[in-house]
Amino acid sequence: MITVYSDKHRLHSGRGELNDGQIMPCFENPNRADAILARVKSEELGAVIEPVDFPIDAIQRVHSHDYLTFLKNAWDEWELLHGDIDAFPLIWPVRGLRQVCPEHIDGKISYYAMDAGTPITSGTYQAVKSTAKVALTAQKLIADGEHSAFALCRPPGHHASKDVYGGYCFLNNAAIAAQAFIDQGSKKVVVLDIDYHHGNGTQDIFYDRDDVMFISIHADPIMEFPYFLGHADEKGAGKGMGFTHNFPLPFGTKNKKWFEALKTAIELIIDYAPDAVVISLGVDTFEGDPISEFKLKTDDYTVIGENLAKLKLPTLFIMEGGYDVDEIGINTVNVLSGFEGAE
Ligand code: Q9C
Ligand code: ZN
Repeated sequence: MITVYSDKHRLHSGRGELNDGQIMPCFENPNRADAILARVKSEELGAVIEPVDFPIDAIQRVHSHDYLTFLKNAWDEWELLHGDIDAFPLIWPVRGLRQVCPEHIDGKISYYAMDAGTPITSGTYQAVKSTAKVALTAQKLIADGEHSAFALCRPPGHHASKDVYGGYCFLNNAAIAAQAFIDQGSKKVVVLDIDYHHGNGTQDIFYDRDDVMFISIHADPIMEFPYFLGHADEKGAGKGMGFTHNFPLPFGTKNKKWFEALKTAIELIIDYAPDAVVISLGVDTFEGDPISEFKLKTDDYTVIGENLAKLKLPTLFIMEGGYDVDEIGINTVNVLSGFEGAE
C-alpha cells in the first residue's frame, strides 16, 4: 500500500492545549506522524510519496470561503496584537448569542472555534493545506486504479466542519477526499469513522446528502468529546435521512462490543454498495491511549484491517487521532497490513 506523507505537518506544533483546566503539552504533536512514518518504513508497507499540488477548489468544495480566509490570516492578525503566542478562543457564540462574525481577531477565533484544545500557530495554515493535499493525492491514487492508499494526515480532520475548527482539526481531510470521489464521478461513497471520538465535522458536512453515507463508531457523547453530536438517533436530514449511522459505545468498551458495531457497519456498507470507502482511521481506541477510554489491543488493529478488506472496495485510509506515541505506529500499520494481508 502506498503512503502519502509530507514533512510540512511539522509546521503545526502547538505549545500547549487547555486540558482539565490547565495548559498542558499538546497531545496532538509532530511525534505522532514521525512514529507512524517510521513504522510504515520498518514494516515495508510500501512506497512513501510526497503529495502533489491541488488547486484550492477541492478544499472549497467542503469549507466555506470565509472560513478559509480566516484560517489563512488568523495567525498574522493574532501575532500583530498578542505576539508570538499560540492563538486560542475565549468566548463562544452559545444559545442566546448571535452568529455574526466579529472583525476583531479575538472575536473571529471565538466564532470559528469549537474548543480550547486546538492552538493556531505560525505554521498551522501551511500545515493543514499540505495535509489536505496528502488526502487528495491518496484519493487520486485510488481514482487512478490503486485498490487502497494511506494518507498520513496530520493534523487530523474529522472534527472540522464547513466553517468550524477544533478537536485538533482544521480541514476535514476525509470529507475533502470523499467529495473529490463524488466530483470525479463516483455515485456513492462511504466515510467510515473508527476514531475514538465522534466525527462531528464529517457528519455535519454530509448530513443532508444521500451520496455520502457517514458511519461512526465512537465513545458516547454523553460522556466524551465532542459531547454535542454523535447520538444514535442522528440519522440524517432531508434526502440524507437514513444515510448517517452512529454507534456510540460506553467507556471501557473492549474488542467484543467494538467488533459487533463494526460488523453492523460493514453490513450497512455492503447494502449501500458504494464506489469507494474512506476510513477515518483513528487509533485512539487503544487501551494505552492517554485521553481515551476504550480498550482495544494491538492485535485488534490487524483484525480491523482484515475485516475492512472483506468489503473488496477501493479503500482510502485517512489518519485521524491516536495519542499513545509509543504505540501509534504499530497500531496504525497493523490496520493497513491487516488489510493488505487479507486482500
Ligand atoms: N481531556 C481527534 O482524535 N480534547 N481529536 C481532549 C482530553 C479533544 C481529539 C481533552 C480531543 C480531540 C482527532
Ligand atoms: Zn479521536
